[in-house]
Amino acid sequence: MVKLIIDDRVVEVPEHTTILDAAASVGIKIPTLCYLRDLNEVGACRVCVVEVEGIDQLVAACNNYVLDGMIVHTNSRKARIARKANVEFLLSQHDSECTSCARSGNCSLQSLANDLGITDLPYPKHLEGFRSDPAFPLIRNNDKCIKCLRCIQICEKVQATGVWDLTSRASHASVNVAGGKELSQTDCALCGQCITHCPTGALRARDDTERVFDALEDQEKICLVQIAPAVRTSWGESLGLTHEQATVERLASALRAMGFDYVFDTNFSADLTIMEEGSELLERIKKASEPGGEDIKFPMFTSCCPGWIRYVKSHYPELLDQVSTSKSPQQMFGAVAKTYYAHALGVDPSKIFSVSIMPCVAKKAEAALPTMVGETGDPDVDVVLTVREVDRMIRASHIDASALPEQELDQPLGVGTGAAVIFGATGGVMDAALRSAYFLATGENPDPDAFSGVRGLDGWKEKTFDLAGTPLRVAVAHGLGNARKLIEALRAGEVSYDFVEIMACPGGCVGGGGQPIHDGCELAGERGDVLWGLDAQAPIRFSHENPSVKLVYDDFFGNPLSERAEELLHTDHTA
Ligand code: HC0
Ligand code: SF4
Repeated sequence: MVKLIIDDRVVEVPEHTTILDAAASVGIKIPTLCYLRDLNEVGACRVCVVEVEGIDQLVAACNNYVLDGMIVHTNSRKARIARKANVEFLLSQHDSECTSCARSGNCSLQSLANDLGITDLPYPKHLEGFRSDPAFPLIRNNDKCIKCLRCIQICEKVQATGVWDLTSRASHASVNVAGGKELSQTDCALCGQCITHCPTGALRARDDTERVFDALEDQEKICLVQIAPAVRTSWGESLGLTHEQATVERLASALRAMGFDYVFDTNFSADLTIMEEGSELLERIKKASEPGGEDIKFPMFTSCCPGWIRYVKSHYPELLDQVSTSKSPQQMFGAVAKTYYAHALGVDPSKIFSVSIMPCVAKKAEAALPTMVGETGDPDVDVVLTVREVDRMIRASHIDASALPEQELDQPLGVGTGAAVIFGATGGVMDAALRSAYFLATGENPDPDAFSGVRGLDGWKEKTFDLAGTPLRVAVAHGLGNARKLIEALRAGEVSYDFVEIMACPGGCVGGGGQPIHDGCELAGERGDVLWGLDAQAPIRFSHENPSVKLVYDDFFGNPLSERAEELLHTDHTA
């Protein structure tokens, strides 16, 4: 143990503890901007500087370890003045139009400048003027970048993608797209992790809320909305609601108050996905054991995460024929809404305006794929809103969600099972798929918790389950860096699996790039627990028992993998 004094308090901590953590252990919060635990401990912003007796220069608290007998002053005059000057330098290169910034009120630079009492800037402004393409779902404004390097680290180390780089050095240093490319021409997976880890408004998602407001006002349109599984864990966070208040039923109320005609659940189509994907897996296994089946390659990969699909297309295109052809639940929902449901309502599909609320940025690009359209060429999903956008719409509509009653979702596309709701947490798609694959293979339900071995936040999990006498080797990875490790191990012959679930974002959709932002705080684990809790309490925990899914098969698709199902619910991922 190391004993030191911080701000006149005796502190005892293990060796190799940073000054930042030692101070935090006794409740002293040293401000930071660039710091991200284990990922970005570079001391670039110099905001966490503290004074250490006997050392002339101030030291960064985030990447200097404590020493026995050290005497630290975290807020001495010298430290305070330097911290303030460092933030003033950052502001001299910053577009401080806070009122028109997507992160206004949720920006670490804005809060810090305010906390430090910066009301006037002693330096002239130098702005770069660089803005990326406003039509692409991910948008960069370099004049809001503080060169903290977090986006570089998260994209390279966690997401194995390396879109960003530091260009030039010293006072000309700038973070930009590596290789000078247009952002839309890079391998960006659109996972949005650089957005949720940016301390300011330098990175944001495209805002599509006006298109939805316009449609809601259009008397000719029938506006329906689907709510993704992970949205119910997070939509209330920026509205000051507790998890208990922020139920999907209360969100349904808010959406109806905003003018939506029908509020449905992506859980419905997550159950539909399980029927199609589970049947596809069993079909592949069966075909592989038949003569000529040696060409069928394993593992089969899940296809529901569009960040993963973008990644596999750009990094491992040779694996595309091993990715399930099932469309994602978002897109299955869109296809059902503009065919089966339009018919049920007796309206032309062009009258339907279909919105989805997702914790995801890549879903915006998925909905715009040329393959995700109906017969007339109209998109199956017209607009994808992130959770941040829908929260903005609720505020802009002056809706006090906490005062609204809970309301049931609409029938029949508002019905989902416990197996569907866990899609939003890593391991959930696999767990749900195995529950129904077991039923499809044996005609009997397994214990709904029989496949719980794939749950949890380990980056790469593997298990072998017995499926009607056949051992099924499965793996689950979340975060594209973990996906890359898994694929490289497969290629090297170090592992082999039958079925693999991959989600681009750490923790799965609960940690998605379209979720509310809490700087420096990872909430994926907590939000995931909400989903596992909803599953445990659900009256139905098997996708094949979803009455609406049964209805849609009986009335419209016939069976999983039928001709109509193949046409509307599957894709070859070539677009
Ligand atoms: Fe997800 Fe999905 S689980 S990708 O994370 O499969 O975004 O929540 O909606 O489509 O269902 C996101 C979340 C979805 C889809 C579902 C899948
Ligand atoms: Fe990298 Fe994801 Fe950001 Fe794209 S969205 S630049 S892949 S972190």
